[in-house]
Amino acid sequence: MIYKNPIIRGFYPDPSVCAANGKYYMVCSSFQYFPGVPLFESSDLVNWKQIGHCLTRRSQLELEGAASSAGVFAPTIRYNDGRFYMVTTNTSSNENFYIYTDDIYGEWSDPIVIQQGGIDPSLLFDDGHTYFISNGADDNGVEGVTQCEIDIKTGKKLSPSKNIWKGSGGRYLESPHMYRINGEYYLMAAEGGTEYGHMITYARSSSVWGPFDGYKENPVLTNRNLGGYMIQGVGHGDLIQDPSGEWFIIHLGFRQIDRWMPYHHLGREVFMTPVSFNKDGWFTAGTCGTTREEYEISGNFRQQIRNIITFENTSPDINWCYMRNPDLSRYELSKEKFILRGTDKTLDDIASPAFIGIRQQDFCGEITCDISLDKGEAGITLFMDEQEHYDIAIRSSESRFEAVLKLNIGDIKHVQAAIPVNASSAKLTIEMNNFFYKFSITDGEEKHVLGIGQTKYLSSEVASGFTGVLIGLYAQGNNIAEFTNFRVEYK
Ligand code: 6LW
Repeated sequence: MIYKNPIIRGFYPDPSVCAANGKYYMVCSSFQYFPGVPLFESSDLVNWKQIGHCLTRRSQLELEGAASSAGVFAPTIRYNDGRFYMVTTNTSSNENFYIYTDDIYGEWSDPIVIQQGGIDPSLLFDDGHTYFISNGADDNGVEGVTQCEIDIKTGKKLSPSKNIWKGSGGRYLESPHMYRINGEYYLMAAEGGTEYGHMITYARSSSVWGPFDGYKENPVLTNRNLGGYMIQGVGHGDLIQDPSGEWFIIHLGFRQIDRWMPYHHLGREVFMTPVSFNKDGWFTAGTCGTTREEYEISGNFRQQIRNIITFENTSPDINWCYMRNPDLSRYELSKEKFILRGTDKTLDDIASPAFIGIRQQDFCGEITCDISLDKGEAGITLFMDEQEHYDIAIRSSESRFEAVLKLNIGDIKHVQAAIPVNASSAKLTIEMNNFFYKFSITDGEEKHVLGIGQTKYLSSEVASGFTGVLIGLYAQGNNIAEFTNFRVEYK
């Protein structure tokens, strides 16, 4: 069958995959959002269903003071001897740690910290040994891909941390993953930075400690020379075999808002590119080393794409997330309505305002939601980070209520419209396409357009950082807000 990239749409960067018990599992980065590290399941590598998160308790995930794009960076998931392991970095505490579970649908352990620095940690289970690999400095201060052997029961280092590869010469050598395939060790990594120059490179050795020979045609995968192509920034991936034994790299990439417009606001998404090994054991990837929109995979199944998102067909614990460590007593979430109790914390604060969000997964469509509140302000935010977000809301103003559209772009905090409304409840609508969001409010029978906001100002190119736009419901001003009939329809 033909599948279409991205295979998971919206802000789910740094994917890592493993196979276990006839299924596949995937994890992604989550930064300042809680719960941390979204977890997905698939039986065919193309259709993925989120089944939860790995980091669900504060004892596993302290996010106090974590700015946007800080917090949890790239995770790796591995399965060994009946147990799942997820290893990642909390950049707010600068620690690499792993957690484990024997039940993928259950809770994970508390963190076990590993005394090796760097980011993008990974694990290799090989012949009774466990190797911990990250990118950063080794015990002698040598920068690159660094490895040590650990005791997987305790996390204790059993060897010094040693540099094993310096990459092919690109900047920001990241995301190392080691595989043993047909007796050879393959070390795959990303270089070039997670931007337009991103790429995947690899090297091989007959020993886990090297020396590693770089693939002569590195990078094996990059879209950096595909000017004017929608899919850019491909890199940071993991190698995996499909049920028929064919190899793929599952990796991140992003979609520009248009062919010649280098802005992306949906974050880094999940792509899948076929890999073929030649008889000498080297592999190539994609279409002459690039990732395109469509590829073939064996199997007789369909790629399902969910285009309607509601409270009924999502679950707050699985598909939605909060900022930093939330006070859950402020949220009452059901299939019919979400009730949020606001505080004095706002969307501009590095705190945990009353906010619950879900990723924007495609360019075009419409968001609608009915909202009512007692006082203060409540609405929908298209949230990139504390500085860049567009908010449509109802707020109390002296003795009445008004509908507002607030466009926040860096230090420009602009109230685009503030119009009186008859009651403390109304319907909010956001129509969206590649280039702009159009915000309206329906008060009684009348629909008023409040204005538009361009998507490019919520992009990574403007805001910087590693996240993508979330559709967030929020309340602020020590109030109670009720959200009903939430619906996103992608076209
Ligand atoms: C991640 C690094 C990267 O740790 O971006 O794409 C960083 N590559 O590997 C944050 O997602």
